[in-house]
Amino acid sequence: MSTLTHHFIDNAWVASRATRCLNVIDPYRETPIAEVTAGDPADVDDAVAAARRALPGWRELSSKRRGAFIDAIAEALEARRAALVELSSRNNGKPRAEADQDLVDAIACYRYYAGQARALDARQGETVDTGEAGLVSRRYQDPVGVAGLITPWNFPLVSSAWKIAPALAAGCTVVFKPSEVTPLPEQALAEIALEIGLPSGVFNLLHGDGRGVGEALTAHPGVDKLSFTGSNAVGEAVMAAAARGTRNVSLELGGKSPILVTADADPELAAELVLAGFCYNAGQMCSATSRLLVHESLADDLHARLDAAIADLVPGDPLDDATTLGPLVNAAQHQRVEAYLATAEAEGLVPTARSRIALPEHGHFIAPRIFRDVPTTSRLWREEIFGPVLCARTVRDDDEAVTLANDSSFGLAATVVAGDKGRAADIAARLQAGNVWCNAHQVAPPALGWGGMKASGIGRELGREGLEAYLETRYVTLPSAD
Ligand code: TXE
Repeated sequence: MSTLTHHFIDNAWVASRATRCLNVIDPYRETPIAEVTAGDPADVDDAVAAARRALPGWRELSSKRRGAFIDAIAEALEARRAALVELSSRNNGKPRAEADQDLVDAIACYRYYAGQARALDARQGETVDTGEAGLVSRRYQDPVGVAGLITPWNFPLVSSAWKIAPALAAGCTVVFKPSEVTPLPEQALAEIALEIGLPSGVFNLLHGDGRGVGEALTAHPGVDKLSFTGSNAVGEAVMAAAARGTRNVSLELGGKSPILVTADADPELAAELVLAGFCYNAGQMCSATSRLLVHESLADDLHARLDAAIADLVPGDPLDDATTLGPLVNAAQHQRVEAYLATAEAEGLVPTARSRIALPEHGHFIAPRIFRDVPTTSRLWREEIFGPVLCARTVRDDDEAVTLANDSSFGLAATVVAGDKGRAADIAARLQAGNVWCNAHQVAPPALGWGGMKASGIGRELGREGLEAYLETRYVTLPSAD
């Protein structure tokens, strides 16, 4: 059993001042596999000081050199891929294939921002055509400064890549706090920083929970930029903390995303996309499409297919290649989802008949549940459950589907399944969501921005926007040469 009692600060392993430790568990075996320090606010001071010292050197480095370091991170992750897949799968409980996809996504993200970094210097001083006679205006971009990055447990190494890669590309230095629930795979990033010779203080990793480290990091006046992914409750606290000092903040929060199935949809494709939309990662995805809006003519057929597909899922050891459904990440998450199921029962909602599959005797498993005809006032319809639970309703036409889809406090993602491509595109254009997939599985390639409208967050990660989030823009206007 490993003990993560040390942070990574200024390229050294530094013992936390905290005496409080937390168990890191294997959610399949329900046994502790490591211990991690809860962290201490004084540790945050040290990490922020290191990041501040490193800032001038890192921002002055050519963006090409920064890109080379980011490429080296991708290489080093690739070299550790098999080991990290296993560690991530054990720590988070996700099936091996899903953990492997995480590694693919993380590596692609570092490679993408290595490319973005290389292009950055060439864009400095671009002329902007203003039409002002006798004047010339140029555009420059500078790093925001020290970035405090906080991630959750559902996509280890991926959520962190989405923040660390663009922050480093922009020339920011980093204090990163991974989730205390899944610290094991993220620890590799500190080892990699040492291995590739990243300059001291450019990347610092603090272990711990919100009380030990998170709150202090968000409140620290030496942090210029905060980027947080996680629950809405904590996201709001992060935003309030960022208000002190009027600091830059990006938030990637919850979702209650819809999947719309039109009358002309291919029912087989629809069943495949609906199932993946609420069962991938055992439903623990901000982008889970957990509200199904299906045309009334197709509903019975689709539900029969879904029930059959659920019965075919293989819950089990995440490291067994046959497993297609892993446990939830821990007891707390298990209890949270169980509480929603109790609410469903209290509201008189009954899951469809065949969605109770046999589960292993241990592990934080939840059998996927589908509830039909869920009232739009139900908490299950409106709140993010973060487990394999689908709420369904039938609709009479596309207009009703769009109206119900947009009737949510969230606006992160959506899927449209339609026979006619033009019809899918028309619906997509009317949806309030940052990403809409039409007749396609959920993908988040690094070149596309990711983020949501309404309570799903502020700003975008990935893509050019993901880099801009770590840059400040400066326009300089001066008399033209003649
Ligand atoms: O998230 P938290 P939790 C939702 C999901 C889940 C619920 C709770 O519904 O059931 O949130 O999960 C750090 N200041 N999502 O408790 O608490 C914390 O240490 C600063 C949705 O794991 O938001 C961790 O690193 N930081 C979401 C990170 O914040 C604080 C993904 C996330 O923890 C802090 C995860 C504080 N005061 C959970 N308190 C999504 N939509 O993707 C905690 N943290």
